[in-house]
Amino acid sequence: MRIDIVTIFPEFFSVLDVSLLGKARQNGIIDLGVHDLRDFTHDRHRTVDDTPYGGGAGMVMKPEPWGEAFDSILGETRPTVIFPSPAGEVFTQATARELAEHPHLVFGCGRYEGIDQRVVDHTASRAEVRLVSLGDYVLNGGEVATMAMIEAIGRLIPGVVGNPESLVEESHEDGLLEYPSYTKPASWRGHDVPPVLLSGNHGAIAAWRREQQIERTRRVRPELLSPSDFD
Ligand code: 6GU
Repeated sequence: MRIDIVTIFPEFFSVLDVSLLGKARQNGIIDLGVHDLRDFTHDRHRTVDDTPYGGGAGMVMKPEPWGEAFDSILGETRPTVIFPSPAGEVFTQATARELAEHPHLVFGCGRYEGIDQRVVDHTASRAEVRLVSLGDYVLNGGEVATMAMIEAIGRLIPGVVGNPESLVEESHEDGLLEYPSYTKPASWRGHDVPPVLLSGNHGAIAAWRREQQIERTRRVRPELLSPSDFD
């Protein structure tokens, strides 16, 4: 998968050199390009923002640098361009699964009060454009949101996570929160591992884990439960 990021803070993304995603880049599974939006300006101050038409607080990102950045990145193959925005559709595991199938993702990281809307409208003529939010809270810009999305998407690309089975039994993969996990020692500071996990009875263990998933989900995230979870 090819991933391009346009940002005024390219140094944010140096952490993508490490861990599983860093390895995926070394192995050629993920091909990452980080682009400094200011490289597409032509004035001495490398200006990327201006005051909003109609007045109001804050600054808006100017369209011209974005246009030039996307001219150099998009090509003829209609990639998917994601603008992280608290005004977008909410990013879920289903979104991650869907985006993991795309060969080319481009993230446009806005700052300040956002990007001139015409950048979004014009980009839609040559790419599939999506505004995507991490949830109902406000970040200072799209960089941290982009990082979260790339991690969620990247780990679903075949070959990125060593053992693909570890992807199956996770929170949200089956619509429920994951069950609690334990390792040795069997007793630690007066807390014992639930005896069923030491029983060797695989049927009983599977049933206990399922119960734990439903109990946890009911307690913390009841809106995720559907009637069939009680079967
Ligand atoms: Cl994607 N961007 C910003 N700036 N704030 C957010 C967000 C995104 N998702 C939640 N809050």
